[in-house]
Amino acid sequence: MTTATPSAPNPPATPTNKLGFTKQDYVGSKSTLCAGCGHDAITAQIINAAFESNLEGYRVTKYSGIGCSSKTPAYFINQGWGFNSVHGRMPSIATGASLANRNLINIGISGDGDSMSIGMGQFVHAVRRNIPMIYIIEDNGVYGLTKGQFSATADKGSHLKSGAVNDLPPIDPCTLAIELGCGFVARCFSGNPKQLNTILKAAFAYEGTVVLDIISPCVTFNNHDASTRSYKHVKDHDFPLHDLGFIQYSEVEDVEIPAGQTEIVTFPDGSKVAIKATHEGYDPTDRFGAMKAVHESMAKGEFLTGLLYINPTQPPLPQVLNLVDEPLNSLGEAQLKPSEATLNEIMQALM
Ligand SMILES: Cc1ncc(C[n+]2csc(CCOP(=O)(O)OP(=O)(O)O)c2C)c(N)n1
Ligand code: SF4
Repeated sequence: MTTATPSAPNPPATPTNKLGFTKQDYVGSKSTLCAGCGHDAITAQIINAAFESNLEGYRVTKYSGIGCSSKTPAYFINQGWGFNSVHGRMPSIATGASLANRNLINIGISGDGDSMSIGMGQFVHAVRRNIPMIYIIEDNGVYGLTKGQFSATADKGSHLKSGAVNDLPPIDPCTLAIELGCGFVARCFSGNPKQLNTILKAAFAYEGTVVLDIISPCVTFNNHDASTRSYKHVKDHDFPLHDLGFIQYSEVEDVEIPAGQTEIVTFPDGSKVAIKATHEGYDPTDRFGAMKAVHESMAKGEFLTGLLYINPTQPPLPQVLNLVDEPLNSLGEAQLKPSEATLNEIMQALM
């Protein structure tokens, strides 16, 4: 007599997004950063947000400079393209590539050292030009890769592990970006994954430069009691500005936005950011008000986090330059070569 063996239940199917990709499809190589580094928490949210936003990985281009932070593009979206540039020069590479091909989804990853010291000139011009890119600064207040010297975002009076005190005032990437005309400026904390995830999803839908300053503690060199960038200090001084929701253009019909004190900002593609203010009187569409509030909170030693400023009407550089939609390297002779009549017209104008 044979006994029937009960068949094992089917394992639950791995969730896929609208494109049929699993989250694993958005992962990259294994991280070589120190265990607990804030930068790895940011990578994890980039993977989650890209999966949830149904990004086509082969359209993603990842740019970086030099630093622990600049190593991280290797750890997400293996299907994407990558360019690990010279220290501080990532924006030039991103500017060229984003103009040559308007179909790319551009993600730049930099450090506070990479952007606010050696790369400052590059940073300000990329922002001023409004190139289509999410510009992430993984901000730990030190040069992690070169063993923890103060960076230009370190707070005045902050201590190194060795006891050295920072005598210089910090440069704030967010108020600087607002001053330069950036239309999407946010600050997050790597220890607040929910807020970071929502802001990243909104950033993927934005057309111009997004400046995202993410406080990302360096556990090896800047996580001690006298640091203003330690996990504990940032957690104790983090003031989230609002409850945020993001609704992608493809889901707008299906999602009901609760009425009440929720401000809605609509992007040109129809996607919506729902902002429910928790910090009294803060309006992220008021440029000067935002700068004032951020300056005031910094003076008190607080970190205001969330969407600091939003203006989705700013035209990105390819639009300002009236560039064709087609990638420039695929334009044929017929589109590139002026006709005889046009050349004659030019010659006549010069006579
Ligand atoms: C032209 C040049 N100058 C200096 C260096 C040395 N260097 C490498 S990374 C780095 C700073 C990294 O700090 P940050 O951008 O804040 O990144 P983190 O390592 O903290 O993530 C410096 C000064 C270099 N690689 N190239
Ligand atoms: S040195 Fe600091 S920034 Fe670099 S990987 Fe380690 S914890 Fe991260």
